[in-house]
Amino acid sequence: MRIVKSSAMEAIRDLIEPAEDGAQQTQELDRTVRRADGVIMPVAGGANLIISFIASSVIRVRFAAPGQLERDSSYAIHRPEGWGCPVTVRETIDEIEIWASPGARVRVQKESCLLTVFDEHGGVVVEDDPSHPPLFNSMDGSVAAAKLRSEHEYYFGFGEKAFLRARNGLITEMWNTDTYGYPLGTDPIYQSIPFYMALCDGRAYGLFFDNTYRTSFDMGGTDPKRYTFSATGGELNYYVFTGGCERSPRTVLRDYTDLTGRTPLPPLWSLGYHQSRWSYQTESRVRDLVQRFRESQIPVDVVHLDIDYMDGYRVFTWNGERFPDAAQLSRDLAETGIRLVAIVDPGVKVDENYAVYQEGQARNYFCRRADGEEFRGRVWPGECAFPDFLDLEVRTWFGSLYSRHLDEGISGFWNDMNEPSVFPELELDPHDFHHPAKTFSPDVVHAGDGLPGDHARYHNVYGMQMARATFEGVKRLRPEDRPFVLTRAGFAGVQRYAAVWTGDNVSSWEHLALSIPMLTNLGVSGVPFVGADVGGFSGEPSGELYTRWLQAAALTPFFRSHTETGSKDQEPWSHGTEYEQINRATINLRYHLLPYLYSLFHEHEETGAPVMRPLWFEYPSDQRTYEVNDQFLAGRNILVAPVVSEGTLKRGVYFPAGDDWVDWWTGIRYEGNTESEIDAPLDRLPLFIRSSSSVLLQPIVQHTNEMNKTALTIAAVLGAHGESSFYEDSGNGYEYMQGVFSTIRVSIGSGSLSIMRSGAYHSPRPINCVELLGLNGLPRGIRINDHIVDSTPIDNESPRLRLLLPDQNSHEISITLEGMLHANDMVDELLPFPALGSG
Ligand code: MIG
Repeated sequence: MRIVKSSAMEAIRDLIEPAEDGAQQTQELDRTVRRADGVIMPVAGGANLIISFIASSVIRVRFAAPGQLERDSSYAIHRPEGWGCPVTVRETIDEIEIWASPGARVRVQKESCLLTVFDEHGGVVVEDDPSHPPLFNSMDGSVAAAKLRSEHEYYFGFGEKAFLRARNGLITEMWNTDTYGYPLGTDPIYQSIPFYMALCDGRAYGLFFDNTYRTSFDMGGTDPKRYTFSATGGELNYYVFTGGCERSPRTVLRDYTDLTGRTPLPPLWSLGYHQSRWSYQTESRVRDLVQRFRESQIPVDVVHLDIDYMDGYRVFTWNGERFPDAAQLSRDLAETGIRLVAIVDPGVKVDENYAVYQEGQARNYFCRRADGEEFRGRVWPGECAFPDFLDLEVRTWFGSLYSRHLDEGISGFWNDMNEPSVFPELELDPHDFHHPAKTFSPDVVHAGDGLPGDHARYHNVYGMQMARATFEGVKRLRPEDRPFVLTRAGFAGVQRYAAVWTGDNVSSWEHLALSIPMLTNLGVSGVPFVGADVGGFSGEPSGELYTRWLQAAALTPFFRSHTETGSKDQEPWSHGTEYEQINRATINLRYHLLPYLYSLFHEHEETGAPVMRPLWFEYPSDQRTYEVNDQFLAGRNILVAPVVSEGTLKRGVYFPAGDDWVDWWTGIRYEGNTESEIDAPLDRLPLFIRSSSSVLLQPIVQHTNEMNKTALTIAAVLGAHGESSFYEDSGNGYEYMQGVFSTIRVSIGSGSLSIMRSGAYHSPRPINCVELLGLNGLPRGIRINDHIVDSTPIDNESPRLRLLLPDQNSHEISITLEGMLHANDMVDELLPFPALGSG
């Protein structure tokens, strides 16, 4: 998003000033009023329409019924500095046109208030449906808008949704719901992100409906010629992201995340493997678990403590019998490179002898009903009160409670049940997911940080504000560290505070398959740090299912095994030694590629691009990618095609048009725009590297603390021409924001590769090796900087040419391959790359 600061902008004050009660006073308008960034128009019946340009490619439409215009505030939006973009306005008797130059354009028909948005080339992006003008229902307060659609238009995003395919033709709702064991198609589930991205003939745009009430989207489900979005209350307040000059998904997501924020670089350790279950019941169980990992040389960084560590489920306490000395435990674990993440739920046990309850009650921090009574609901601790996270003072208080756990050495926090979820007081069919008795009573009132409102208004942001309390509290208490917070519920913007997991999934092949589109769609909804419980939460996976799931998840951003209470063990060794070996290799693969994955998180913070991407994100003009739901891209350079069905040893892989791809294991090259059958024996995750690109690797380590003791490797596929760049820093803290990071740039040509390392971070890690994949012959000669490599160091074990670099600390390395010999036969004879970690 381009944000233009102009003094003219500052000179023209908003006509709308907040009044004391939070409502806004609008001057009676009898004509259109210009602002530097848009217009305010009076509309029949006293309503107001405000159109403003947030940036040259981002248009905000704000429609408020008479008297309904409120103080302009949003939990989703993270206001960038210098918000706004100057525009030109032209008004005739019938129409108003507003545009940025260069930039998007809006046309409003004055009489009907119908709106059309154009991109900077004059192409229509969105257009109101004249047969369904914007609606304010004064009887029930609901609002709705309808847009015309092309029947070829695809939609993606909408945050966390249990749908396999694109969202066109779907009707979906936003109402955060605890949906244990949700069957495919259950809607809504835990998170509400009323944002989608559209793709039509390779051109993208996005739309974000910034309304926290229960919202609904009908994306051509009722009538393929139209889509509608509506809410049970609030304003018709939405943003159109026109996708800039290129109309690309990348630009749309950059603009959306400029508006709603990005995930700050997480601590490196949180990208390692996490092991969890409900629950590792005792300290000795945790110690044994960790010992087992270390003895069997399966890497792991994090163990999660589920609810049973607490004293009667009272948050911020310990069960002294099960965990007699948490501080000692975490110290001991730290020695072996393990960190603990503890779950913290919103419900605070009603107990007069419990300090957290006493304090919350004394300070009036718990949610109340309209009649002023403290709201109570039953969850794990029994009867509970619930902090009103929609209030800065309450968030600050709750955030400060983490000091105890931090002092004890707990490294990260996991916020669950924050939809909010309460146990219904009546017997419900377990599949009656959306019964109102499963959450707060509708007469609960929230502070709304100065805009008080009922639960219907704030339900969808409650969980996100809890994650915010956690993130901000932990960050305040440990300003030198990057917090790690995991949340189940969220709203647009949740990515600023937490990683997200997809809740209580099921140990089934169907759920494994579902996890891929769920995570990629979260990614294109601005939430990059996402994962599904490996092996499934509800039920028990077979050895095969667990092994395939671990593979499918190995390159997903958040990588954690987790299962429900009472289920069999769900650890990498739980299904016998044959599976254990494969599972070890899978987790090894994760650690092998960790330097590359870490760079992707940095790329997200810079650009908004997700870590785990649907194919269309990089290949929007290849329409075949729109229907691919069982493959994904890890960044731009790795294509992952996991096996997601039982008994499958081969699978079809689609290679997107425009690039060639090289099989990580066999070195075989595949052309773009083709589909091939690929071998996928049980011990192999099909993985492909984009031609002319590279990835950054390291040897296997048992946890991230060991990384600095090892050297880096670049694995590359030579091709016509391409650049890749990788990011390195200390792995924690905020010095990187002051420029203490470094970059490794790899440029590739058909017979050459050069590496440039630069930046203020002095990495202790040399680059000691370059691996070339997918060569179709052996070079006659190899030159590395000024050295001539005389013996051809081909690795017979794998289809890679491994070049050890002579001067490992050099900041510039250039490699030239001279005259390729034709040695195709030789390449064919090479064995597949063996399971990683074996040598
Ligand atoms: O009512 O803390 O989704 O991951 O293990 C169940 C116990 C509460 C639901 C979470 C799950 C967690 C479980 N929690």
